[in-house]
Amino acid sequence: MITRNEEGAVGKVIADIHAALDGRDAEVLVVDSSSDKTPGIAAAAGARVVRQFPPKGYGPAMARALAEARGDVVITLDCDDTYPAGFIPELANIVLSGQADLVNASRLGSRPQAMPFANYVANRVFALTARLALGVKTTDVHSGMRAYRRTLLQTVKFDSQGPALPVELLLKPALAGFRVTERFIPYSERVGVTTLNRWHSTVWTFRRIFRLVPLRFSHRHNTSGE
Ligand SMILES: Nc1nc2c(ncn2[C@@H]2O[C@H](COP(=O)(O)OP(=O)(O)OP(=O)(O)O)[C@@H](O)[C@H]2O)c(=O)[nH]1
Ligand SMILES: [Mg+2]
Repeated sequence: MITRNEEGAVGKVIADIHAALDGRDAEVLVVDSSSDKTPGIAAAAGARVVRQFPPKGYGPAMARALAEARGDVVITLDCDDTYPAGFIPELANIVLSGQADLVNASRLGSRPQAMPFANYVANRVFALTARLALGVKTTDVHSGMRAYRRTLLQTVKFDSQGPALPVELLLKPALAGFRVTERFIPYSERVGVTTLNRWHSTVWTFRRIFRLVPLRFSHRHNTSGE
């Protein structure tokens, strides 16, 4: 996870993760850029906390988290109590059992009550654009909850500067030939304050989708296998 001022949620989220892990061999990693009590709470709850301060934004924090992660499978989720930690074992097992290299936990099986209507419509449009422009079948390009095979993260190069990095983290591996699948998850009301800048995020979402169009036709497929 990456955190910026999530002191109201971080303790519960980490407790939920530990409950879901139920003793499995896993590390909870937090890349933190907070000026509140988040890092102390995270460390006390048993997470490995890596500080990135002053804050550099979502992209650089997520890039750091993906680079620091040490497991065979890397699960991301927001630390605002919107994503269901209970799904972690199921998502991890899909990767560990070799069924897929990336699992996207989609919030858009139906309209989530916790998602503002404008965001819901935008997310539908983004997913449709990705499908039409890139041929990638997805319902949610912005989900913060994913399971990645770590070798995939080591192979695919991502541009962590600028908003909407999750879009590229999903679509670029799919175009590179990695096996991407989706599972629907419930999505809950946020605890604490959002960092989302809607306008920037929208512009960057389209930019990140359309600049991948050449990859669609370049036939550079992943041959590294597992
Ligand atoms: N380390 C770090 N974490 C960040 C930064 N910006 C956002 N985050 C974290 O990234 C995650 C996603 O950010 P959110 O504010 O939830 O963004 P969002 O999910 O697009 O917006 P909401 O729909 O309002 O939840 C949260 O856990 C934030 O605390 C940053 O600059 N540094
Ligand atoms: Mg969030």
